[in-house]
Amino acid sequence: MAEEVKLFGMWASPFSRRVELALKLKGIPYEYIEEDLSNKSSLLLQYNPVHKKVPLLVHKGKPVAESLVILEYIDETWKNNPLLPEDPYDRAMARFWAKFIDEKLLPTSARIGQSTGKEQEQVIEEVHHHLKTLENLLKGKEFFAGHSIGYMDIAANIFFWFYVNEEISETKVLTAQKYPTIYEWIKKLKNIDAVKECLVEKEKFHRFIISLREASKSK
Ligand SMILES: N[C@@H](CCC(=O)N[C@@H](CS)C(=O)NCC(=O)O)C(=O)O
Repeated sequence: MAEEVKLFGMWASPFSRRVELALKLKGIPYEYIEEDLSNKSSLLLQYNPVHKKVPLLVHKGKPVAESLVILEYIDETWKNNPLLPEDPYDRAMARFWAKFIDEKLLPTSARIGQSTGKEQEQVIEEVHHHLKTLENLLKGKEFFAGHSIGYMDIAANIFFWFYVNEEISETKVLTAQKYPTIYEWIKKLKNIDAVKECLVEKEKFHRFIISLREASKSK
């Protein structure tokens, strides 16, 4: 392989899928290495000693970690089909909202399953607040990036996991009634070939979530 691109990932990881999607949108050939996160490979630990997490991109022997950093690296290295907008202000905004997803929406959503009763109600309220912000941001647009899929849309792929997970959750947060624009966006994304190739199999994902829940109960 001329470019020697390797991606260490895990099938159920939305962060890994972000990177796969970017590589596919740009048509970059790569070798995919599936990690067993309960028994991480010595290569992953050697290449990503700080976080010890997937995804990890290795390009010509050099490792790059953290999905959003990897997306920027890919965009700067392979210039075709740009992911980030050209205008510096628009670029800053795309980065701002991707950070919002990782630093606000994701940590708050993760707390839904870790809480009960009144506390859980409050957490759900907070998640709705963040989702409404994103619903409003997307209103009137085809994609977060504008007319075609871009960096922010790739970062927001987390919604797929959210809504597949919801089918088997007691708490229904991301519903089509409350978030019609986000649902329309999901439909549009699912028509893109590169996205189709990155979608996880629903039943397999459900089984995975159930096994995670059971493992956390028995701790
Ligand atoms: N901020 C990281 C998050 C990556 C992440 O949380 N990866 C998880 C899989 S979804 C992982 O590798 N977990 C293994 C561990 O925490 O030991 C990114 O954007 O790449």
